[in-house]
Amino acid sequence: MNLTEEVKNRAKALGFCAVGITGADPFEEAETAAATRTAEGLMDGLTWWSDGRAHASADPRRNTPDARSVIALAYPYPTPVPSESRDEDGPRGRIASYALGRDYHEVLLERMQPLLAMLREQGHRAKSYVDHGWMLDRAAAARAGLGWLGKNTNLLVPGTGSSVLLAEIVTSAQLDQDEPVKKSCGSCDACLRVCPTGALVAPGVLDNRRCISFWTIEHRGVIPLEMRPLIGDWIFGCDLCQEVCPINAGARPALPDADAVQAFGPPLEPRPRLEELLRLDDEGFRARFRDSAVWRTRRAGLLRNVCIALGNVADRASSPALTAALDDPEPLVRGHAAWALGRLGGSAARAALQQALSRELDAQVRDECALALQECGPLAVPSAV
Ligand code: B12
Repeated sequence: MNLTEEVKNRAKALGFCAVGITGADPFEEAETAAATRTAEGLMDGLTWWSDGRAHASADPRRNTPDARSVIALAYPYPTPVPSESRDEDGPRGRIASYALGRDYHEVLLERMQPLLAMLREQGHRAKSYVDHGWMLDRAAAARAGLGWLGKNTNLLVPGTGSSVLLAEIVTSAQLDQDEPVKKSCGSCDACLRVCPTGALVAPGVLDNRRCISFWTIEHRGVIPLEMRPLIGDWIFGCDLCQEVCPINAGARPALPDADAVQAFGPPLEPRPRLEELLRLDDEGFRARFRDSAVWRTRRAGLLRNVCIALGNVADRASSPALTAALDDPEPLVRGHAAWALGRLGGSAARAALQQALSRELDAQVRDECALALQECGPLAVPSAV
């Protein structure tokens, strides 16, 4: 068995559902796409992104000057089917499937260790990348023949779909290269049409500033008023453009082997109860989310999202929970709780907002309360008979 076969067999045994190899030359087309989109503002809001990073991420030899090969890897994650039924014990939110297990950066890095060790033992240099490394993961995967880039921008693995997470090993080893997959989405544009914010501005082009995933995961601080109603009940990420994809619908279960399922650990509840989340203090948030990707938002970010979801579900029974959140230590949570109460309307919401306004010191939260009071509409005046 040559090294290429050894690497591929080992990767499959480690739970990767697809593995392919490409050369270490820069990803020229992807570099142009990333730089153009950055210049057009389509990556705006990502404070850690820059034009320099777009260019650097397209060059596998940047950190490994003697690199000859890029091993692209795809790891499947489970996609539980969310129940649409409203729960008796209050409204529920939604968490994107990729985030339901243990933080995938750790899972994939652990799974890659034996591959790195194997290459290094044979005298080769080997560097791993998972998501936050400076590497265009999808470009590497596409050129290495793992699948094709869909109109929703996600990499689709034939037979498995897009419910995969991507990683690479850049190595000095000379390995046999694979050819890109010659497939496309054809005339289907279901993902472009389903996105409530119109974030997919053209096939394969995502405007970060409109993506629900950006606002609920990456954005720190206040979410713009015009975005809030469009976020629906998503409280971390969004899967709409993948759920509607017929390739995913026709894919076989993404997690064939029990070991791969186990790697992610016990999953979070995909549709957690929103009022329960709103009651989480720092300790409760830590206990529930410390090991998952949801940790990224920190407590304030998640509870901000929870308030928006409650405002969108607009069940007046949530009024007491949102009223309690007007006393939250975080202004971010208080402000979004006020907005949600405005969406609920009714006399209880109005009274809570008026009381909050009388004691609130934070200018931003005061503005939210005042706006929410307007949203509640005029007080019902008993008609004089
Ligand atoms: C920044 C980022 C985001 C930003 C997106 C910003 C943006 N405008 O790209 C936000 C926070 C919104 C985001 C959201 C999500 N992300 Co993200 N994200 C990244 C990250 C860190 C960089 C992406 C990037 O370089 N963008 C720049 C653009 C130019 O590159 P691109 O998106 O790859 O674009 C390619 C295609 O559009 C294609 N293309 C160009 N023109 C055309 C034209 C046509 C017709 C077609 C078909 C294709 C096509 O070529 C481009 C270059 O390769 C990568 C990890 C990494 N290091 O690569 C993960 C990554 C892309 N994300 C991932 C995931 C899982 C998600 C979410 C599904 C999470 C969720 N459920 O909420 C959503 C999906 C949203 C979507 N539809 O893309 C996975 C994708 C796995 C896969 N199967 O593709 C990655 C690879 C992380 C990982 N290591 O697994 N993400």
